[in-house]
Amino acid sequence: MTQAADTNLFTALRAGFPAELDATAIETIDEPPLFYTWRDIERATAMFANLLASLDLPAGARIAVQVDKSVESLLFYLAVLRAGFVYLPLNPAYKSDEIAYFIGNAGPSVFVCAPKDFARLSALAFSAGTTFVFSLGDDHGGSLLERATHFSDHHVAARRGRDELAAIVYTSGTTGRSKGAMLTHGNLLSNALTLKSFWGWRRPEDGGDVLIHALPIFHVHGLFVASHGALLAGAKMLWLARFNAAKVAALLPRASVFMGVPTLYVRLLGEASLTKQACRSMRLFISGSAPLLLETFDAFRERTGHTILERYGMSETVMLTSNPYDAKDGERRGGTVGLPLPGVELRVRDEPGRLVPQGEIGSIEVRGPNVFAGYWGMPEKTKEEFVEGGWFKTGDVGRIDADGYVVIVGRSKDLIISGGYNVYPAEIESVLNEMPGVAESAVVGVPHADFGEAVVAVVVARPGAALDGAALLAALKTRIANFKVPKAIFVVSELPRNAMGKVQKNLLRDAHRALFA
Ligand code: MCA
Ligand code: AMP
Repeated sequence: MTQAADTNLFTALRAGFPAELDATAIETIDEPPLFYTWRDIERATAMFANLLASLDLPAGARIAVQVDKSVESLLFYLAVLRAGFVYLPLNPAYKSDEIAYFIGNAGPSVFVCAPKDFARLSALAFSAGTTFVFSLGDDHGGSLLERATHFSDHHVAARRGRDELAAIVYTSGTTGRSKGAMLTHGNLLSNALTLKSFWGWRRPEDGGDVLIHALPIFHVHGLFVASHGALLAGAKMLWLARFNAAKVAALLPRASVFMGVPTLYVRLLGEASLTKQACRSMRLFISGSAPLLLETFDAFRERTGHTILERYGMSETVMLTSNPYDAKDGERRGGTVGLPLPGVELRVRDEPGRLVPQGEIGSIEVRGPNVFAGYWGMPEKTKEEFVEGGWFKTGDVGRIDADGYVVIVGRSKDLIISGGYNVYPAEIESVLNEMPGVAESAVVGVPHADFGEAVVAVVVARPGAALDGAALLAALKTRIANFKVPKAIFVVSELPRNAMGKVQKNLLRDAHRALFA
């Protein structure tokens, strides 16, 4: 019997490590600085993987992780891949109700949380059927590290086929709760390899890239796009536990690549130390996860002499399009997300499903080896999001210009993107609607100078009830992650509706457009 080819993503990433295993792979910028070598990555992931192997987990076990960003948490992610299990990252901002949903939906065998949350979340996880709960702090503490030190630093990576699951990333949806996008080893590896050559990642022997890693690692951008790129190229990472504009500006002279959501570029522009001189060793600035305003694109070029490369992706598809890296492939055009990446097909169709003529607006659909395997435990939802021929409906609305550049003009999905985080209005509305005295609510996104979009809620009181906006916000903060909590709330007597009775969110958006612009 012939064995399927091994596509374990960890094995492929490890093949990118440099020959000099004692060179620094990751340098932490937060005090005190720590230096992790490539050998440290090899050994620590082996120890974590051996710990996981000792737990006798079922095949395909999900390992859910809600911890603050640390190098150890990245190493644990790599170890989950190495051991052949399925990684499920969760934003540390999520509150108990949100965690209960994810654990209930994904049924992880293992849950890892911050030491400070252990008492509360271990009870929650055990009652939902999780077998093992560990803690991992951002200060090198916690039971996960303590246990792992007892295991061997040799481990033979599990063989994994292209279609086997590597990770589940929860993403917002237009109705109901979040859906877990199932990403396979093949999805993540094909995308990582494409980006490695498309963005010209430089190996140590070719001059060696240095990446400033300042993004969270519970989403596609920081966990996959940034980390995979550096690991696969054997490139060093300068590691920040959280983004800080002054620190990043100070690091630029030591770096060559930076990735950020548009808010990070807006904040960098607020630093007087962001100059052409500070950017002298930089090769590439990449932006994505939300629309980059043309004014930010222009101001950045003016200030630094660098043209930001904007790209477009989704949790379900990893990266889809990119502006050219190499000038011979074309210019980087502000206001566009570039061209489909090699191997990715992208088309624009109208409502009845006809391809629109070039330049006209329609729904963006995509196909390729990067497109996910479906939503965890939601076969019906999965079916709804695909059309014949394996095309995935992105929910984004756009057009393709005469030169093939894709322009995203809006979204058909009711979604707000605030500082690169997705907020799903239906979720906030349902939490608000359950609150005493609330008859109904509508949540919209309005322009925000820092976050791109800000969440705003409009609420109607039940007859006879007196609603206090500040009290509603305080109550929301106990139920949902803070970044989802509206930046403003208005109590009104009624919501604007059209003749069909549908709430006219566009009127609400227009009414509050100038709030934070
Ligand atoms: C923090 N706050 C926010 C946000 N972030 N409010 C709205 N939107 C946000 N994004 C609130 C907090 O809840 C808190 O409120 C207050 O701001 C201060 O919090 P703090 O943590 O200090 O904020 P910060 O450190 O300034 O964070 C801002 C940030 C961060 C650096 C822009 O949001 C961030 O790292 N964003 C990147 C997200 C990302 O990586 N997205 C990629 C998704 P309070 O005071 O009330 O408590 S992957 C993806 O989209 C696809 C696949 C793709 O294409 O990449
Ligand atoms: P997520 O659910 O976090 O995977 O977010 C994916 C969504 O982010 C996409 O469907 C787009 O709406 C949006 N997005 C990602 N990159 C860009 C970009 N460069 N410009 C505009 N929107 C983007």
